[in-house]
Amino acid sequence: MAEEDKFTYKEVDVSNEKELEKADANYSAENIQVLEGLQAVRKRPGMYIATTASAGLHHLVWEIVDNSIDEALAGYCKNIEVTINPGDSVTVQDDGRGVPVDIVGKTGVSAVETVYTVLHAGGKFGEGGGYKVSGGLHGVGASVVNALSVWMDVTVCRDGGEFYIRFENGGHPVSHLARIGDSDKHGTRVTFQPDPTIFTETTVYDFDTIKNHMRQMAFLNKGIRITLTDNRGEAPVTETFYYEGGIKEYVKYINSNKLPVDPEVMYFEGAEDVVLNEGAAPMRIYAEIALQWTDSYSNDGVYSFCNNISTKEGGTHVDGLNLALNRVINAYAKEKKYRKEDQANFATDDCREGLTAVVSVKHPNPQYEGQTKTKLGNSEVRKIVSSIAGEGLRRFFDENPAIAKAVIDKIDQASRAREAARAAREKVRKNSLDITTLPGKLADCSSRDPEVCELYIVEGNSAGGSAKNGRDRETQAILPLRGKILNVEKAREDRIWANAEIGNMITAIGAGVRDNFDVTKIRYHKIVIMTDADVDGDHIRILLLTFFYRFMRPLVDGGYVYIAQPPLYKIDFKGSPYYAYNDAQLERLKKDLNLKDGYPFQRYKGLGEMDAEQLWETTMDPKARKMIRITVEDAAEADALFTALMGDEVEPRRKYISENAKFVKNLDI
Ligand code: 0RA
Repeated sequence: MAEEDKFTYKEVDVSNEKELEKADANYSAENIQVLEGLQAVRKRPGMYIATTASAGLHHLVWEIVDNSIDEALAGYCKNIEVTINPGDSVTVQDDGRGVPVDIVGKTGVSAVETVYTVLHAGGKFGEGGGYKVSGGLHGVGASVVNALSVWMDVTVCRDGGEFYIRFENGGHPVSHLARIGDSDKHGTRVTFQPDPTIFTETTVYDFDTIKNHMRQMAFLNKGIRITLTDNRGEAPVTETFYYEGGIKEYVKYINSNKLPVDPEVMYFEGAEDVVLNEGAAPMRIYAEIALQWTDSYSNDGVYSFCNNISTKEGGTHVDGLNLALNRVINAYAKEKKYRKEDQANFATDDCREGLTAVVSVKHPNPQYEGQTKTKLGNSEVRKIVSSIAGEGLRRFFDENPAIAKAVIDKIDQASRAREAARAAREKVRKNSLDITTLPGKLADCSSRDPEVCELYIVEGNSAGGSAKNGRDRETQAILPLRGKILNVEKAREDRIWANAEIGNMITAIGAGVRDNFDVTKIRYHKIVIMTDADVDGDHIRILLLTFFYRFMRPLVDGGYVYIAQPPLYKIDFKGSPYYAYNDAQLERLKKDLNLKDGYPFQRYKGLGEMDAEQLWETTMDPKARKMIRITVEDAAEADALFTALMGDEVEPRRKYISENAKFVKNLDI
């Protein structure tokens, strides 16, 4: 059968050099290169996947899924199924056209074998010279995944047949692609088993990490259905992500705990063919923007992507959005007389207050800049996004004047608050870097070496007194706070700057605040929050964390913020005190001391019940104390967390607290 012949290949043992020499010269030379390529990946995996820790392990999945997403972006694939198998191999199956099965001239083997063994081969086949719509995604290619796998199975259905090839031991084909049966289906299925000698730290996949990535991919690529199944447990766990509205639904999702100013998420998209160098083929650049204002005061709600990769440092696409916002909003406000002719324009920052936006571009030749290479540099993108967003926003305002008015009102408020805040802030800032005006309530330490200095922020004056007397005066400073501090998530900015407790913290820490916060100037390398183990204490702790997160972010990012852990119980036994920090410890203590039921113990209601010596022994002595160090792994996650805790809506708060009791034991909700 001629049709069958097309897919039958000479059996060649590729691990045998002698056999190779006998094989077709073209194929042989190519094949040696291929194996050298894969060997290079195994030698320096970090060059290809940045890390062989958990993130690199997951990167393998992203690579394989990217190929299926490319096929979907080309318009041929609707469904992608990702399965985590027992033993942590992963299967990615799509219903695209299937990787081509015919022989590639240059390599002498099937396109399937080529795609999974030749570095960067992925996009070079198919008509038009490539199947990648978005082209040059972060993809290092499926061959890199193969190189870092113990084995990989690829099954392709197309042209009426089912085809199969297996690779072992870092990408060596066991035999060439074979037609193993008939099929009227089309698509590609890849299963790979990451190599534990490469991924020495862990080969265990984290379901939530994969789930979050798949959700994001589904948001960024509307209309693709991604199904994730975990078959490692007793019963399979399945999640399906499908968003007809794409990034429009992404914005809705991000804002699900916030109160929107406009009921609808705005969505604009467009594409432009750009000829960058004369005579070169035009490049199609596609951009889409979704946005919605909420009543929040934050202006870090713009999330940007290029080719499905998060551009954390922003870049020309975000510049384009900023330009459009500034231009359209100011023109509209003046035109409708919402702003007088002689009034100054709104600042871009005003326009962005409370704005949640997703900007996503697809670019065949992206250039990345910035410290972490996550800033889009292509200058042509600026104008494209600016005109798509600008025209879209203007049309939306014209068609929805009531919403436009609400948005302008919000921005006007932002602008006024900013002006009022500026004056108050100037005053605080002047004092904040001047050590001679340290707050009177601060009991400072004598050392001037920030590395050894600790600032205890203590709830209540009486606990503050005990802490002052019990501390190590050389290295420990005490700042008592009276009552509750302001909720910076909810309060108007001018009120925040006028708040005495906040002013005291800024001055004591001595490194400025917000944009002019300089973490190298902090006067203490440990900022310890010490509050009562009760509802109010929990509340104050969360308020302080919110403040540090919003106003001194580098302090949180740098791991300088801690939470003190005072004991909950004390038992006096034979003249000595014994402390327990939780209920389990209390029970163990009772057992260890052989106490009868009903033996008295003290439950601390507040820090103030401890005398100076007890507070030192249990909570402040570096040799005995236990503290929790606060880190913010993921700014977006943290933003959602604080919103859930601080926002107006009670339900997300209740839910968060019941799911994450880490810092919050009995917060009054
Ligand atoms: C090259 C050309 C064509 C499809 C593909 C590659 C392709 C690759 C992958 C990887 C995972 N799933 C995939 N699906 C398709 C088009 C060939 C044609 O014209 O039929």
